[in-house]
Amino acid sequence: MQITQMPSLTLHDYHPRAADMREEILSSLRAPQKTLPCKYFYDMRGSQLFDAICEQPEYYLTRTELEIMEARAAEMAIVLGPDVLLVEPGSGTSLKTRLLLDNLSGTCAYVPVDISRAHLMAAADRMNRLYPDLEVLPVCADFSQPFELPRPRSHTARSVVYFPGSTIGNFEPDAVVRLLKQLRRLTGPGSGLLIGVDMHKDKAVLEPAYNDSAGVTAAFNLNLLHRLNRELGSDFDASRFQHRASYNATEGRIEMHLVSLENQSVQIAGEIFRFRKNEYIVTEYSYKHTLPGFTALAAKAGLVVKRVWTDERRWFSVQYLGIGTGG
Ligand code: AVI
Repeated sequence: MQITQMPSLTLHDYHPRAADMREEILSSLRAPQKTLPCKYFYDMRGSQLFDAICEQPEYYLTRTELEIMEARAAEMAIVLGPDVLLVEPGSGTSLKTRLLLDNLSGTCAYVPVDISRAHLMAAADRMNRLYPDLEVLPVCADFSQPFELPRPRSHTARSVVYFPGSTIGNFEPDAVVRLLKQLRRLTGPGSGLLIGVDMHKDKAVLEPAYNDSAGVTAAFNLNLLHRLNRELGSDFDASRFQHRASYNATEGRIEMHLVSLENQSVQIAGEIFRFRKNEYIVTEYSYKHTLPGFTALAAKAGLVVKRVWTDERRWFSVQYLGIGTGG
């Protein structure tokens, strides 16, 4: 781990080395079903495109979660308790975070954790300006891997992981359990995890959310290829791939693909990958949960769902998970 001092921020850096990213990408594309890990969506451009997705009229997730936070953040703050070290994996959601911070009592500190160093530092700097008295301790890391929490100067009584945005939906069920166990390690007795979870709903609502008419999600998906060209020197021609997102009702998830429009070969780090026409790369799953289904996953990680807040249509939920027994 590397520590970098900025004028008013100290960055704790666990950023993956370029070699780790290359190996992960190559092995994902060597498998019979080619995949690309969705965490690589979020370079500077990808993070900007994701912010733009959140503004699209079809993308109900952000709006609905915000509605819940606006109505219930005060209640959530009481459940969380005073003097919180608030840890946020993924730092692109400052409005929801601010609603929570504005309601928390006592002395708090804030630890944003993000894989995109530029996005992380921009978000940390924004928080620093908005809350001059709040200690902000950015950590650059892949939050699905173990990392150490920085120690705040101020006294905090508990660490609470705030994981909004249904990012948990981008993990497959076994990985959800592993991730919850990993996040649970960051908390302690008397604290927990506050998580945004998208719920099952009609395909007629789900599919447009991932196929917005302005084409922002398509640009977000295709940006992955531009990123690989830039960072790994590959020669993807993004105009020969097409974005596709559809709901798989059996698995309860949106599946996002990049479909090859023709037979083609692509070079990545000196290795040639062949794509047949209509062959696709799986770039993301976005799972939609039921309340009992998510409770069962939490239980496997030794966590108990203590409170659930939803909107009127029950499209989205914010759930507070505490430490249970076992796991
Ligand atoms: C970050 N995550 C919750 C988003 C989702 O809805 O699964 C990522 C996304 N992919 C396409 N649009 C948004």
